[in-house]
Amino acid sequence: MTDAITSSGEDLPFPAGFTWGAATAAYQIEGAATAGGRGPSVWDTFSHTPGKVRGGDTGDIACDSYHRYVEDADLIKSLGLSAYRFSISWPRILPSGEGGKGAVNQAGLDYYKRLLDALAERGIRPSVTLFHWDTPQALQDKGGWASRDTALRFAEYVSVVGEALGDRVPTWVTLNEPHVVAHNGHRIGVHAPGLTDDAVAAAVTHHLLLGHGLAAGALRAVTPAGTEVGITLSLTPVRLDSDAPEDLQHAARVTDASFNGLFLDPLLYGRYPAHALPEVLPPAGLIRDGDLAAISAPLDFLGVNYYRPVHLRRGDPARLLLGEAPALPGLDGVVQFDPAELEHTNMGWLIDPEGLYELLLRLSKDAPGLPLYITENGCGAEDYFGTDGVVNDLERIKYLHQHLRAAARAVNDGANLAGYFVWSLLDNFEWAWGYQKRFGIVYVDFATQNRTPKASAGFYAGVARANAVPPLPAEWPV
Ligand code: IFM
Repeated sequence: MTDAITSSGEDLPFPAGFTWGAATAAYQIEGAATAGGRGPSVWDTFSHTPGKVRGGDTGDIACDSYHRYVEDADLIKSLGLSAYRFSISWPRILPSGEGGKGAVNQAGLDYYKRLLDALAERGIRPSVTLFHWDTPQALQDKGGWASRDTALRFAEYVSVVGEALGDRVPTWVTLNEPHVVAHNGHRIGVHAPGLTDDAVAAAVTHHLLLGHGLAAGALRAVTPAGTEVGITLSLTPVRLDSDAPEDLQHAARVTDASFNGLFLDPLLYGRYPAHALPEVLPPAGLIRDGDLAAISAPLDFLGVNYYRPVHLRRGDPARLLLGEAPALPGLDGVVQFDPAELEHTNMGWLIDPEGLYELLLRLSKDAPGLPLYITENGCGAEDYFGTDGVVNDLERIKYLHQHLRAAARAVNDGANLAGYFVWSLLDNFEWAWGYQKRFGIVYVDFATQNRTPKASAGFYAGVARANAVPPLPAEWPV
């Protein structure tokens, strides 16, 4: 494979020892939904419910990585990446969600041992996410994350996994994007379990954070000293026109507190942000003594998933343009909108690399000394097939290039960034979009399961190899 982009001018370097990785998640790539004793998750139920996922797609087969993990480990190695972020499927380990005698599915643990061994043989460092949205259906039937008990069950599952795999895993991510679970899954209902209830979403927020705190404690008790434990948040800068009046600036502060502060503040400072919307704040009655202390126990790193900002303006809430993310309740007369003049990905998401730069500096200021990893960044883009077998995804190369330049500038200006994981290694099951949107740097033919690295894989491998990102080329190839 050759690097797709060559350019003259100055490279922007990353620090020595910077981690270069690719990320995936269990339900999006594993398939084998009923193999090896796996129990159902809320995403099995949701995707099999007509009308919930585009084209009726499910994760039943996905990329079949459960059977093809060796090929996938080879792919990561061939790209010269030093790390792989994947997630463990909770119902593959505890099919009923709960621990106890006879509850552990050894075949599930053995699968992850084989995967971890395959990575170790290739010198690839694992970064393992413990919850990337696949709540066991059996626990959902008892209330799911709306119930405090699910946080306790999560810690129980994490203990089992930590004991079995802790000697093989240097880095754990407790939760992936709790905001998306609470908001998309429980407030606006476009993700599993498909609920639309503000009060439930607020309770879910607290129980996810509590689950993180308890799981982090459980991991520290059973894993070797030096094991890193962190959490991954989806963070969304809030943007306004530069001359926005005070009421919009207030709306921006409230939106920031409701999207970002709602998770950052309890994790970093042990309190919920006072100026978040009351509708999103967990009610005081749910928060027990000790919860916030557990949630705010020191992190070894913070995982940052960055895709896009949100823009606000005055408007008629009936004209919401961000279909997936309606304006928050309680911000009357303010809407989220997509400035049409700016560039978008094929998901319709705004491209704003400056947002990443600002976010990294803000976090490094708010949490001095806390290492940051970009645990996801990437885009849905179209693939074009050349006669030479090359899969050209120039839009993705441009997106990665811009965001990597922004990350390198942030490091240069003081951000405490330790690594970058591209989302995603493989085209995969993109949740409610099914297989219609492709985020991979490796093309997956879902009919044959053939994997073909795209031009972006070559570009990214070149950046990882150089530990530096090249300048904008005079001309992008067509
Ligand atoms: O595919 C998802 C991933 O599972 C979580 N973060 C955003 C990605 C793109 O939508």
